[in-house]
Amino acid sequence: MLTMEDVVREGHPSLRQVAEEVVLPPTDDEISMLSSMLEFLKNSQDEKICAKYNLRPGVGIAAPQLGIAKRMVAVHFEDSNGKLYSYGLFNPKIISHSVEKAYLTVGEGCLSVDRTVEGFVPRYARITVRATDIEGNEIKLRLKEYAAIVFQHEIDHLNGIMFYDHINKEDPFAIPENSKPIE
Ligand code: K3U
Ligand code: NI
Repeated sequence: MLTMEDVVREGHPSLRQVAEEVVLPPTDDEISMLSSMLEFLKNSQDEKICAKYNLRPGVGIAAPQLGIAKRMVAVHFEDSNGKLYSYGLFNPKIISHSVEKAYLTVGEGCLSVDRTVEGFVPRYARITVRATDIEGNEIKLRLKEYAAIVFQHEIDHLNGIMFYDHINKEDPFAIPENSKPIE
């Protein structure tokens, strides 16, 4: 199983690289790694397992955070309506997005960043993502608000982008233009 020891931190080159597309169909090793990434998220959200293995809770993780420069992402969370988003995805791609932006009022964190970075992170309020799921099906996801933010955070990792790259340097809490706050 994956633990925090496997998660690379700021300064590791894989966090700043553009990851390679996974050649489809994925290999058994790639499927197994993606499955471990999803298991890591589930474990990290389980109070007992989290305490036993000293995990930091996470709602998403991308392969570059494990030092693997491949376009693979796992997410596991519920939105405010209780809808579950639990996916292991190969080659996720934002194929369209809103003009409107959104930002989390509490800011963002990252399993690869062992410090608090304060400020609003402007994201698209709505996105459509195309990807191949862990079973090999091509899927299209229409996402909004919190779900859209989580997916953008993870897809950014595939492009070597950290959440704080988006924060306004002069005024971290400046309200992004044409944006809505997400509590
Ligand atoms: O946002 C986090 C959370 C954890 C448990 C319950 C509720 C929220 C923890 S930080 C997190 O999950 C990052 C994970 C990362 F860095 F590995 F990708 C993803 C994230 C996405 C969007 C906003 C904030 C954090
Ligand atoms: Ni992150």
